Amino acid sequence: MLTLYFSPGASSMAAHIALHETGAPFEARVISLKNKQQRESAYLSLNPEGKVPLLLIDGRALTEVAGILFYLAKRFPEARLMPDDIEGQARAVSWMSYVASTLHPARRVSVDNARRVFLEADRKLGPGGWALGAYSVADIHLFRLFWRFVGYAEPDPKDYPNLFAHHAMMMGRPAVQRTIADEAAVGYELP
Ligand SMILES: N[C@@H](CCC(=O)N[C@@H](CS)C(=O)NCC(=O)O)C(=O)O
Repeated sequence: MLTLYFSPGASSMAAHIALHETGAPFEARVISLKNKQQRESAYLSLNPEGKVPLLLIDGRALTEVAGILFYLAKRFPEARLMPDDIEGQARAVSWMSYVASTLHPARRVSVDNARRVFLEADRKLGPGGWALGAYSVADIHLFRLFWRFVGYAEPDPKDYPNLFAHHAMMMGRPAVQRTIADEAAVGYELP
């Protein structure tokens, strides 16, 4: 049994997309960051860090977007969310580490810093589509951060051609459309 704790539009969106990609049944539980539900003792007993996402696997807690995406890709290989070869898998982990450690904290410095960091990400992605050549969990993680960046920084598409092309490809995926519909129905509380 899989249970996802999520907050609409937050980092948990990546795990939510990946779950829809797998087609596996799961229960979704909303955590309101605005109402500080992530700080309630019941939630802290599951995730002492007080953050989303959290995935319960038969009651066992798994945190961190990258760890959850890796788990889902390996548990549901038929979803084709991870390359088969060891170098490809290492590249997926490399991209997810970059997204978590460089893209995610960029806005904490300033929006201008985020603009600069996403320019680098645009160059790193390059033209032609998916981060690893074929669709993977790396694209899901990258998309969620760029989707959020588009929302708060309103960047000029001319400045980020590769990331906007990637965004358009992601928005065409049924799993992404379903996640956005599900999360929008709950309601965004994004800062
Ligand atoms: N490194 C974590 C970051 C997760 C994270 O920062 N989640 C934010 C929402 S985007 C959160 O839950 N914040 C609540 C809080 O800090 O109180 C991951 O990749 O999963």
